[in-house]
Amino acid sequence: MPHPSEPVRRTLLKAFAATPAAAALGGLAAPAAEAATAEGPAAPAPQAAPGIVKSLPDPYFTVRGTNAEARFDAFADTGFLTPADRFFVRNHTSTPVLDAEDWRLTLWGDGLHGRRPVHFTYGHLRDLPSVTRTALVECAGNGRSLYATQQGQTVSGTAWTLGAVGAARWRGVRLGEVLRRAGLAHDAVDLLPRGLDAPYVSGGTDYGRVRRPLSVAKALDDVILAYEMNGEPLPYDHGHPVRLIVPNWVGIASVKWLGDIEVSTRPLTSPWSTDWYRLLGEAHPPGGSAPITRQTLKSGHQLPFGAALEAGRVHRLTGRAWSAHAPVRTVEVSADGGATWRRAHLHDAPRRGAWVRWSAPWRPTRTGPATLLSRTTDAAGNTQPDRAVHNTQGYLFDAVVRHPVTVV
Ligand SMILES: Nc1nc2c(c(=O)[nH]1)N[C@H]1C(S)=C(S)[C@@H](COP(=O)(O)O)O[C@H]1N2
Ligand SMILES: [Mo]
Repeated sequence: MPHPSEPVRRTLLKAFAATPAAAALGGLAAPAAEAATAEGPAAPAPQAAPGIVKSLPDPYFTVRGTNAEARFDAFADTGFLTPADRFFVRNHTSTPVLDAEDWRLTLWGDGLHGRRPVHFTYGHLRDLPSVTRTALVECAGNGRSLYATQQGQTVSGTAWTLGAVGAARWRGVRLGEVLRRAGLAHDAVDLLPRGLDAPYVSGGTDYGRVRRPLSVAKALDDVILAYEMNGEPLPYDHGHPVRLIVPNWVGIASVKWLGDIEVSTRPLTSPWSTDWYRLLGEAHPPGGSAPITRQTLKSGHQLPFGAALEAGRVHRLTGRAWSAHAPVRTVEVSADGGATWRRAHLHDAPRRGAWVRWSAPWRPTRTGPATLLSRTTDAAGNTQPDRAVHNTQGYLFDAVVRHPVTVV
């Protein structure tokens, strides 16, 4: 991996020189503008997403438009943390390759005492007291395709299965620390962090740069301006040089490639809080719910859908479970469609904001199709339901996943 702070040109040349498959990949793995000019027309490569810099090996990723979903079943060979090169990428446009040395963060707005913009360089942030914490980043639409496949319902958006989630160790500065140094006014209520990636254009409408309101209360609670992921500088695709990490909230809150933050004494909005990231549909108020903030709870088997398992042998079923509300309390598994449940063994100490790995032995006897279920319950008493409440954009899927396998 090239070091993220190298200039664009050198980084690309190095990346191509270092990869034997460079010719086959063509320019597709590089930012789009470079691809067209420097490398000529590229041969179609199934595992390249336009605008994602890192390589997306087939065993680890499924490309969906400008995004790359991690294969949840392949998490079986990762530890508690998701390595950066295995972490899903959700890009509205494409990864900007930014140089930390040229970067600065601007805070501005009537929620600052001086009412004049305040700037922080990368070096300045790195000199402030740092914090390190483990947190999941999970897309609000993780599991979205299950509304269709499991519940027969139509939803719009990227058809993720379960792999739009990952856990990493983030190091950075508390957002509260930076806000205080910038002169946060006592009556400031809302922030609008904005990314430096290109404006998001969809269906002929330019929605501007990715930006999503964040309450001052949450900002002062546990939000960090992260510059390291698993002990390394943030990779380009995950927000280099600095991103927000907003623990337990939907992934959109964790704005990547952070450029500026408006600080306001009035509530703020953006299309990411008005048009998207609300629950819309029959079960919800007309005009939609309030903007969604907290993630939900989920669990899943680390096994490909349709996996073949031999009858008469003991298999070790493994998976992960997590909740944004409270630490995981139990995970149960069922191999008979939910008629009977058994407790799985938990391999990590449950903590809020993280996941636990689990396992359970299973000895199938009858050959043919079978459905494996897993169901988690958290310490606040939340349990995965049989059905998720439909919303038109397919957010916050929380139901028990029906995992088809074949016993052979
Ligand atoms: N600037 C910017 N920030 C962004 C996004 C984006 O497209 N641009 N995508 C958001 C969404 S929808 C998610 S789920 C997370 C994904 O983070 P990751 O790509 O590091 O996994 O980043 C969020 N932050
Ligand atoms: Mo997302």
